Amino acid sequence: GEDAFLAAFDAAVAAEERIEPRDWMPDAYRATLVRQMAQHAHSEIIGMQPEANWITRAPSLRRKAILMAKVQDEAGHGLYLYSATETLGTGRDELLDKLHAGRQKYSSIFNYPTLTWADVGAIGWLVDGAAITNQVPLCRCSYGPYARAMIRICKEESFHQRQGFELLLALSEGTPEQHAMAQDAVDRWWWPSLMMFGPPDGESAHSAQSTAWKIKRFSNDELRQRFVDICVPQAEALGLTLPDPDLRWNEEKGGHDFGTVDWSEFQAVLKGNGPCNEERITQRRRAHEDGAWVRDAAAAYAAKQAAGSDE
Ligand code: FAQ
Repeated sequence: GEDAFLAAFDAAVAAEERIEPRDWMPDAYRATLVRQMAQHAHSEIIGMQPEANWITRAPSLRRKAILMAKVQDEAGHGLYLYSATETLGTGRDELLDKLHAGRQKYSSIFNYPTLTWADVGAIGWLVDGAAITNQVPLCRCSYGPYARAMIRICKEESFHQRQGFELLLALSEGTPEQHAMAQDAVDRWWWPSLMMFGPPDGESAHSAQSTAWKIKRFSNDELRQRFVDICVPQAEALGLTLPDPDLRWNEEKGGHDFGTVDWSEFQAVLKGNGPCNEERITQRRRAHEDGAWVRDAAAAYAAKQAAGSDE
């Protein structure tokens, strides 16, 4: 019965085996994966918007080509993740409907505006940097299709992160105005990037269960700490500062102490009250409606093929 299935599932997780789509799994395990993977997929798709804002205004042909390739990679990441979620029995249509109805989340970070060209660099350096720090451990997550999707995504994210670093370095070493623009972007993106790791461990509703299931390998606070420690020397190399007066090396813990994230801002953004929540979801719904004819044409073509027509 069910008990024997559960025992086999628990043993597979304990033995570091991957759970695959046809394996029996607890309903709550399936539901938590759909929740997290859908949120992740939606983040990739909504995350195209802030950067796309700068494609037409990139300062050179080279920068424009790089940015277009990056944004296109993000669409690809969204598609791998929707496909991985489909293996759990939930279709992309259903997930998109929930996103558009405001019933599924996407990362808080994409509700902030990209005010200058330097923001494209700050997103690459900090947002992709935070994404990699969070996602490398997901390559070892217990659900096979998600873990495998993460391997390729992390390789591309790491390329994106270097792109952002290189862009910011060029600005930082440029004219005083360019340097100031880079510093301003880092000042605005630093704290929201720390929020990407989720609420503090004591307030993280899903952590205990997701850790037991080996979906999560490190806690929200552990990964946030790791990210801060990675960024400090990189900021120095960039010749930029991080906007936190409490940031200092703590020899005893072998990591940096840092100031407290404004969790009321995080909660406000999650509730829909960030600077760009309305704009992002409106644009996403519009893109979906504008693309209806493509879906209709693809479905009509597939139906024709299935009916055996050779036209
Ligand atoms: N934003 O109990 P926990 C990218 C929600 S990277 C919004 O700690 P969990 C790449 C959470 O869903 C960004 N919501 O939850 C890119 C839950 O809500 P619920 C995407 C957040 O799942 C770069 C509640 O708070 N990456 O897109 C956030 O154990 C550049 C309680 O939190 C991923 O999604 C947040 N920041 O841990 C693209 C990675 N944090 O469902 C374009 C996969 C928490 O109960 C350009 N996800 N919440 O209503 C994860 O690793 C986890 O889901 C965490 C949260 C760590 C985000």
